[in-house]
Amino acid sequence: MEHMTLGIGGMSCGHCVGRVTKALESVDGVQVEQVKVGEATVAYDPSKTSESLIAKAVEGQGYTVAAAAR
Ligand SMILES: [Cu+2]
Repeated sequence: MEHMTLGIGGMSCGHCVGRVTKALESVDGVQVEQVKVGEATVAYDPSKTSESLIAKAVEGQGYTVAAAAR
């Protein structure tokens, strides 16, 4: 598993944390480690998913992914 921390724009409260957590959990091969306002840390299986697929899931909920770092 690879680890990645995403900087996420547009999050403001616990509701956003819940939405981002759900979006990340819906991606095959992703294990959510921590989500807080503005940031999410995940472990993922690179043979099943990718940084861009994970970012797309978050963006699909109306948030922006500013940065991804391992
Ligand atoms: Cu919110």
